[in-house]
Amino acid sequence: MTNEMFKKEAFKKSVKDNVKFLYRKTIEEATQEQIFQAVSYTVKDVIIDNWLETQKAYDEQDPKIVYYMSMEFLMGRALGNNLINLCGYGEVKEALEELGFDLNCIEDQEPDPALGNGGLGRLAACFLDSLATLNYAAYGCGIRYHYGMFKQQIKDGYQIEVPDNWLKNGYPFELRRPEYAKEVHFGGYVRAEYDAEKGATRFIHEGYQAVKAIPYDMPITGYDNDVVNTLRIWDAEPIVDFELDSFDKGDYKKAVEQENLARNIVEVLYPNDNHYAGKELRLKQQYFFVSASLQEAIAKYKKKHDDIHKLYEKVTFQMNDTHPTVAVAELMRILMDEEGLGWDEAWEITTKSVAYTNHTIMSEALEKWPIELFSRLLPRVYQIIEEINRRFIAEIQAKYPGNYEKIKKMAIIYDGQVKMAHLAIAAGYSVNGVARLHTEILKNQELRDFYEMMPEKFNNKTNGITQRRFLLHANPLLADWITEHIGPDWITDLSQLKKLKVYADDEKALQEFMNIKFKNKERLAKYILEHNGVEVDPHSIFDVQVKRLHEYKRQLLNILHVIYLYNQIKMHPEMEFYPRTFIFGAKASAGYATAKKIIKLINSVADVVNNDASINGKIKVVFIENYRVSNAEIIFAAADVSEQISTASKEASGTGNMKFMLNGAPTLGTMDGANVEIVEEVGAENAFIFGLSSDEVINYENNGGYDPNVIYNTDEEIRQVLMQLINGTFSSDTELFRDLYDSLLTNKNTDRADRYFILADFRSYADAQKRVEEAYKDEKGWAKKALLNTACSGKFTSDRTIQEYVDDIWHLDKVIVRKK
Ligand code: 7GP
Repeated sequence: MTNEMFKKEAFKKSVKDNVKFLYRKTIEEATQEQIFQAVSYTVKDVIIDNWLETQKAYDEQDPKIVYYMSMEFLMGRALGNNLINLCGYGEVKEALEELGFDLNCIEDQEPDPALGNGGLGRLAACFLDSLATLNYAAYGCGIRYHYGMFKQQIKDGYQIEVPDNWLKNGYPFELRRPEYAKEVHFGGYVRAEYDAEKGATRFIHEGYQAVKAIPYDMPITGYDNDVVNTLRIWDAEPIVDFELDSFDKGDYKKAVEQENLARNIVEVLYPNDNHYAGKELRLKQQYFFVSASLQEAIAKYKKKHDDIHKLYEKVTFQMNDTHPTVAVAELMRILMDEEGLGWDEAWEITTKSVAYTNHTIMSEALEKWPIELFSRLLPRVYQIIEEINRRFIAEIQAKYPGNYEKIKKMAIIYDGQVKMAHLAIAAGYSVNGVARLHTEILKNQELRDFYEMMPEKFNNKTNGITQRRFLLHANPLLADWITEHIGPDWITDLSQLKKLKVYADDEKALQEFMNIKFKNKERLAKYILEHNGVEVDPHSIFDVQVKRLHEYKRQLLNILHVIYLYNQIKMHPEMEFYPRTFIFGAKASAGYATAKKIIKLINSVADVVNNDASINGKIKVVFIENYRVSNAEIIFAAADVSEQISTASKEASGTGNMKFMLNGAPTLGTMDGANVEIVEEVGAENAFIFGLSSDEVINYENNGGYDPNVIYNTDEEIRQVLMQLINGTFSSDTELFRDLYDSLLTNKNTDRADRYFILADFRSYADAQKRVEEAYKDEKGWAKKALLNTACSGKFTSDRTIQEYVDDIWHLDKVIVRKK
């Protein structure tokens, strides 16, 4: 416990006072939501003191700062996490009990701040947690979307998207900072003006529309170190309030436009994961938060330092994928047009300040903006990119004289498009992938030409996750058990978990470990019954696939295999079969028809299987509605099997895989992304690996794919499963799943049949599933595997990842707040 406020009596008094001030109510009259607000304000009080102390420490110690620029921060709930990091969870739980409240229920009142889609956004949130915990000065820079990731409802098996109005009751963990407002300009034109005195041309941006960017700060608490960093998310407001009398002045149209621009820009998060949609509003969002963040970072730097040439010694910008890459040109613009530097000086500073992380090789995710759109929206920034491109092409030509292929493949502007990844690589001082295999694929395939030209920029940073949220908060029973056995150091040094290995053959320890798993399965079963109305048996194997719905992640392979098992059980009722609960959770992007159809299929299969009395409940299929950070915490803790079954080479890293492992669920997966490193840590005997290798997949792809019809025509059981998609087994409408069926066998709607090698991997997957069943039947053997997964998961903490970013890329200094 670090703070007096968490002494029970003081805490209770503060909560009562807050209820009184905020709602003019006594604690008995208050609703649970009001109690949540009151408790959060009390916690915020504690945080504010540390926040001030942290600012003071930064002012005094003047450390180098990383600005983590990201369109997405998938934070999840803050109350419980802050209590954990402030070491006040236990005390507050007791204090609330004495007031007659259950902390878990109070936590459930918090909206889930979902300013992100999936892996990329959640990674950013884990990174902020680790940066604060490791005493590094960091700002998260993002957008205060008024509507976050949509809420998913399932109606008749279909996904319905419901707006996520997370700000509707006011969010207690944010602070509006109008004094730091900035202006951001869109549209207009650029006028060149010759400055005879300087003998140089100045470029002046005129006729633009302006938006005011207002920052809101969210505190990011470090674990037990009094550090509070800041996530700064920008809201938009019109520069001048819309005034009716401007009608008379003739700028009515402009006033309306500026008002609309401000209102639209931060309205909603684009719900696309691994997919580029090319929408103008999206580019506006990108430039909006990037420009405001850069202006702020430079203003802050200039308060303490007068030589802008040394910006990179104190400031570094990490670009979370290409979404913030316009930062390259915006920084150039600020340095030249506002700070008055020449091109070469500005370029040197910029290229020492910005770094780029790639999160996917899926080609449909690559951002390529049409020149027309880009230059119209950001005329001055576009002009700068043109010049960067001109110079970059000259470099390519110098290095590869006469090689026009290289220019075609590497230019930043080509074919009428601005290629953001090329801009990020040309300007960034570091380019990293997010797992070893992914980085190798970048170097040898996707970004090969860039790697050849500038190998020194490329490096790998295997992803990680924070154990504070995904074990200490999500799985208190296991967290306590671990602490009893090896002490509490794992909370900030996850490598300590390897000390658990000595219990791998200790029957008592294994029994306890599995008892905890069972209790967590009961907790999840209760959640599923309450929220989805399905009864599941915690004695069955909980086989879980939770992640965004995407064809490359192959939820379709999983559900087709369920159909296959169902057929087997029906055909051989006497066959021994260990009961299994297949649990899915996944949102599909609103416009992604195939993904939505797969959700419908999962639910249709669930309907048939769950209601078929003849199979005696041996299989249950559950689709958990509205998968998000808060229910993820319950799900990971309860999983027996972690499904990580992407087509090899497609999943850059995966981070869910790490959360399952940490909570003692062996991986059933392909050799893809970070699975490769998970297997390396835990040993192949403690995982269930199947399928084509990434080399094999890439090889097929480079040679026109493979023919799934050979499998269809020779494997009767697979053919039966596919036929059931279109013969009325799972829907009276035999056309309903025709598209899915076709996608596996013809190239009608895509360029290739079975793009994601589902049939190619089917048998191998079914075999691996069989091995899972056999292994699970051996109770002790399974317990050992489960425990070893936890024990060997130390590498996958985001603390390790962040330390690597610091050592190899950012070179930050540690800051000590209030020496203890
Ligand atoms: C994801 C990758 O798909 C996932 O494998 C990885 O673990 C995660 O990033 C964090 O690195 N990518 C996205 O979420 C995404 O949208 C496209 O990438 C820009």
